[in-house]
Amino acid sequence: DTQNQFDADALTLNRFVMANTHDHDLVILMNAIATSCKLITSAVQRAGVAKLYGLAGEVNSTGDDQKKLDVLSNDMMINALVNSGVCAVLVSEENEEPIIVPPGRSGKFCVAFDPLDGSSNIDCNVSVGTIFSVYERRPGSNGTVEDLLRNGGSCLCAGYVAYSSAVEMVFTFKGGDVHGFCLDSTIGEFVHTRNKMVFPEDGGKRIYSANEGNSIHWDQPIKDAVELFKSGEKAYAARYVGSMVADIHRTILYGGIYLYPADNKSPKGKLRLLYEGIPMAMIIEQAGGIASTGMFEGKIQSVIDLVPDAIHAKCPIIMGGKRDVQVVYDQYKKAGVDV
Ligand code: P6P
Repeated sequence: DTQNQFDADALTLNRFVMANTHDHDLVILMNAIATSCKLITSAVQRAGVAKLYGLAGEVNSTGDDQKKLDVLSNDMMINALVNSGVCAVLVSEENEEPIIVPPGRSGKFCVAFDPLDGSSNIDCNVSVGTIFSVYERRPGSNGTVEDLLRNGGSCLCAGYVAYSSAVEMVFTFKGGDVHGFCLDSTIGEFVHTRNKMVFPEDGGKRIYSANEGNSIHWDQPIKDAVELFKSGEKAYAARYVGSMVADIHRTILYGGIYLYPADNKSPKGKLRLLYEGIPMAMIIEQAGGIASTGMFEGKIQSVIDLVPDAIHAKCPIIMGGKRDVQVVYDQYKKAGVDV
């Protein structure tokens, strides 16, 4: 038959990481992350049957009501990473404090993650995701939270998993290309399916993605940019899932811009730097896009350059292709802001 159902030489995640890094510990780490994401896939897809919808009765570091799936996904991620033997420090959106791995099982990596990002959508079966960033212990460090309180320039690897009609993992190594892997449930492996993801050359589809419910709180240049998206000779489409992984994945593949700006209600924005801002910024920029904060603490900054002052530090996010981020920059320039 024309469609080759079986690839005798499937490029699995492990093979890809080994071939591109020759770092056995990184192979073990990515395998541990992949294993926990397979477990999360199973939990998310069986949530209705296994009665996993609803609240767990706790509140997390963001003040969100924790869902049963938040707690389960977090436990699976922590157990996989602690027992991988290659991690020293873990930071999770679901844990107020960092997790220091006991010396007997400690290793060189420090991982920050949101195990189930967008989980407020889970009970109505809208896509959710896992987001992670990987740092290495600083020379001489046995693994402390300071190893993670560094800007995105020190981030070794960043990735996300989209739990949707398909389960896709996207990640990039520092300075490398962005690659996509689909979970082939018949063999339980993430298999390489997207080689070198890049923004469409011409900026791609005209799509803007923001929670306009906040728009009265935005600063004027952001309001002006979004109005321009709406009123240009080719009006943009509005697409907002409310799950960052879904919105960012679509933005890279189709084009457009995702905005969660600072505003007078939330001067540091809403999204978290270590496990949303930095990993997504690294992926977006290495796919040829721009990851800006917009106006943040008095100037326009690059998300990658921000140094987290705490593990749950927040940052504003304006991420997308050059064509559309430039529209935002132009509004700041008109307002006399150095860009
Ligand atoms: P809002 C989910 O809670 C999240 O962290 C991102 O996944 C998502 O893009 C954003 O917050 C949604 O926030 O305020 O629009 O509900």
